[in-house]
Amino acid sequence: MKILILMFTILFFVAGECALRAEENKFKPNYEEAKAGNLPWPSPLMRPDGSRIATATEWNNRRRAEIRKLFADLLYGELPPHPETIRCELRREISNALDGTAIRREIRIHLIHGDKSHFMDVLWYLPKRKTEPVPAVIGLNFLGNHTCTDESDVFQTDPWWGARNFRRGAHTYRWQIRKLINNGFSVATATRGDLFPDRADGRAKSVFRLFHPPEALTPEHREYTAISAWAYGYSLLVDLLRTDPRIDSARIWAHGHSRLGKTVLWAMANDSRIAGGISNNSGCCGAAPSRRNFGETLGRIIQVFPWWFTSRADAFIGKEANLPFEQYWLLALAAPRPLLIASASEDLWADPRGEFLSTKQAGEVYELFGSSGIRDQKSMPKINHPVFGDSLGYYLRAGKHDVTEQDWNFVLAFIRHCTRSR
Ligand code: GTR
Repeated sequence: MKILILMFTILFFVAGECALRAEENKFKPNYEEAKAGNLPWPSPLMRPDGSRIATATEWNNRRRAEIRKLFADLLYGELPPHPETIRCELRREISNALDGTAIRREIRIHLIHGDKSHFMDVLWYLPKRKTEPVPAVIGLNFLGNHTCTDESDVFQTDPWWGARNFRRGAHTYRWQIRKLINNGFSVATATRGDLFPDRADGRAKSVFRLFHPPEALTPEHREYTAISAWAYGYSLLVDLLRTDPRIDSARIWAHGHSRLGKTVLWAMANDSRIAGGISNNSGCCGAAPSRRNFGETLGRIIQVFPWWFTSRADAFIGKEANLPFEQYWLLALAAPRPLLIASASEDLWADPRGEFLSTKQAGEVYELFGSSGIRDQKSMPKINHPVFGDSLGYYLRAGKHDVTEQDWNFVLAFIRHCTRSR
């Protein structure tokens, strides 16, 4: 009897181990180019009925909306609607911020719908020297507004609703606000957690709670996603900046890193007022093609971050070839607006080569608008050698998954380049 129990225990253990290994292998990242797969590159210009979009007008009138809807249905969900009332509360204005070079505003945007309200806190800098309307960079941040600046008296915002408070100024290097101000840009940021705390149970505290009862906001209700809530945050920033005549509303650039790099692409697809975008190290479900098996995969990202995506995406795990789109179709939804895709050489998880290939492929749609992409760039660009077409750009920065001062140098060069080529 004892032997039988022992045998069963061993068998049980071995079976458990095998299942675990199989599970691990399923999500084990591939980093060998030879095993990345030989992709088909479906064209966003081909419609399901076999007809081909041939002009920018056809793209704008028919194809663009079809593709946006596919991404909404199968991957990111829809953005929340606008609430009945939006009210801006100026909590503080400092007229000599950043050593007298900028005006600093801290604004709480109240969203009111029925008897519910929600808010997003904005940290907003405007350069002081300029008399003519200025361009702006907007972006959500990861760790709180107070982490984006070296000014120590900025209101603290909490990215996860009470979970953790991050060190003041910790991400100053990622934002380079002084550099942007000195280059004549206004900068506005808010924290992702104000729209959707980045956790499985974050939905209940997200902006979606304005429109749905708590029982429709459990982790299972994946139609309301974090990426769509964050994308809506970008639109709120645009709304706010457009209220000030000192901002050139035709030059509002959206920036986002990593999960927010994915978000920027989705925000641009939904909000045509965003004049240009920078998607930094966006990787899987951002700029990297899903059909390529390199670094992070659809299966792994959905398993770890299910609240970012609709449950309809699950059907494509391991069956990426069945997706009725590729990620460069999302890039193409930004056309003809300038778009810069940024990779980092050590960020293999995000698949830099895939991000480059996507940027190239998106050029097919930009060309409809008479704007050159980077399709004649045959090989992977060298590290720290940006490649800019008229309105599409790509670069591979040396180093890790991050946003650095060097990134901003490339971003500013791209913006100057696009401004000149218009
Ligand atoms: C990772 C995730 C990436 C990227 C990153 C980030 O864990 O796998 O897709 O979004 O987080 O946002 O920092």
